[in-house]
Amino acid sequence: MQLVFATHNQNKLEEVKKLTPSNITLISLSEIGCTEDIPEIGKSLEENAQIKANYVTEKYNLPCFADDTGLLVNALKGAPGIYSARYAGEGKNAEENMNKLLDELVNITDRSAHFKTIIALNLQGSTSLFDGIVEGEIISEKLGDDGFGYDPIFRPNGYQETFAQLSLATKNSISHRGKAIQKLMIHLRQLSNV
Ligand code: ITT
Repeated sequence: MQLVFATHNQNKLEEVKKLTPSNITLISLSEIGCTEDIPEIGKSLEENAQIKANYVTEKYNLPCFADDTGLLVNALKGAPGIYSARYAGEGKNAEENMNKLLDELVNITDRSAHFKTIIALNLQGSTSLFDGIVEGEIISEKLGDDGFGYDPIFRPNGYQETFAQLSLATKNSISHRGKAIQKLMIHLRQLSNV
């Protein structure tokens, strides 16, 4: 089965490739010639994931899925949330986003936060949603060189390391995206058994 993964984020693509069984071929947006930014104008992760998936299905008439992810910090009432990519501005700059978040949390003791991913799948004329959450905390400095986005300042519960210090295999086994992708793959397996 061929499925387009509607993301311009190469890090997401690499993570998801590692979780995709060999009978599913992931096609990137660049492979179908989609280079434009897909406007994320929804008011929730669910809406934005569907907007991205629908854009590809409607314009290219291809089965596809999209991921929308947010980092929700409890002391900030769920911010940056759906604005995680552009928290510090339109540049989508990870360093600036982390700096802004660390500034917002100076002197705040409740550092608890979670990543949440929603995946929207458009296949055979219907849409299905899958979710994944990982709980953790925002530490007060950046640690680690791997991963992307907010990984250097997010330490998942039960670990001493940030996501940027853990291997991709370990991150994928516990992460928001890893959990959502697992649910997606179970769904696809069930469909192919029908
Ligand atoms: P696409 O919309 O093209 O998929 P994007 O980077 O804009 O790419 P999102 O809209 O889902 O993706 O934005 C979520 C932002 O949250 C993303 O830019 C990162 O800054 C951050 N993020 C998402 N997943 C993450 C992860 O696994 N680890 C760290 N930060 C993450």
